[in-house]
Amino acid sequence: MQEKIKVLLSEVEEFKAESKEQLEEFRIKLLGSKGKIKDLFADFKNVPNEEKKEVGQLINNLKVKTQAKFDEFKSSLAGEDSSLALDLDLSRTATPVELGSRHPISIVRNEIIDIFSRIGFTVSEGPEIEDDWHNFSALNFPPEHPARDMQDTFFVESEEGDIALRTHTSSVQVRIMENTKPPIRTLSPGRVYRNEAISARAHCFFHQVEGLYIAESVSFADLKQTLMYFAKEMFGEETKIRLRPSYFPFTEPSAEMDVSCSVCNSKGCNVCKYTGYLEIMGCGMVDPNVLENCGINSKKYTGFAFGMGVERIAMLKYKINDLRLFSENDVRFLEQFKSAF
Ligand code: 2U9
Repeated sequence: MQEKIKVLLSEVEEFKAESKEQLEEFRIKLLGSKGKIKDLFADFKNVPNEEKKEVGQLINNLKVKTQAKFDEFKSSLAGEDSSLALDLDLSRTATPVELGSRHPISIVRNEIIDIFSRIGFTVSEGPEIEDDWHNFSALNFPPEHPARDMQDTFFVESEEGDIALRTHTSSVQVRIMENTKPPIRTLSPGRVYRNEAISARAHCFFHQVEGLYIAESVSFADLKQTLMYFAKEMFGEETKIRLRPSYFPFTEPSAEMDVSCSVCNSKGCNVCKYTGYLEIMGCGMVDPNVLENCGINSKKYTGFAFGMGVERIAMLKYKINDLRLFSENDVRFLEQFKSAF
């Protein structure tokens, strides 16, 4: 029996609990109602009288040490428990996940697409790296047009001739016209690139939405009505539009469209530079040369086209005065659009 007690004692002395479960196992095995120490007390009656004193002391010593060991680990594990318990208040409201926000360019682009899709425009996309034909020649840019100049366009080194980053999304619409029989009614939103020094008013890339409608007997009146619908949807029912003659290689006649300044109600302010109007896009009737370049019979079909810079619309809508804010990804700027869409 003395031997058995010694073995148990060294087991107790060496014991280390790494978890509450291990400690509970230890307690049941030694201190439990059917545990080893209870067994020893039960066997104690069989110990010869002359050994009873010594064996009694050994069992008591074992019991005290076992209880002390149990108490030691109970408090250290409970200590862990209580700090855990602090972090694990299951009744607490969950920490809200911070939702991101759409970029203002995406918000405005989606709004433009939404407005035109309500009158039947689809969305077309195409490559940002373009050949000379789709970006310039098909669009009636003469070979010596200044827009082709290195100073205006980013050319890509290539063995396949003149390859460049597209300077407008009209190139997408050339591709559509080459592959689709009219009627065509489509928008081409996307990023475009121009070789400009970066400042508050210019950037080497920006975003456009261009529109194209080609069918039989499309007129300038259709263009005007479509753009008036857009202006009122985008800037409010009371918005007025103004078309001024302009020139683009790909449209004839061409115009620039202004909308009445909503900041001053056309009375004149520093936003509209005291003109009462804000320029928002260019437009015109598609030049017959462009139609023919893309395999469309210009005797049978006519069409209108328009193009706008998304940054420009976003700057007017949100009163932003520096183009660079759109591409710097400053969270203090971006998080202001949380409730926008
Ligand atoms: C095809 C034929 C004609 C698209 C057009 C404009 C006028 C225009 C500018 C507005 C501000 C570009 O972003 S901006 O710098 N765009 O003024 N764009 S007409 O004309 C087309 C398009 C496709 C096949």
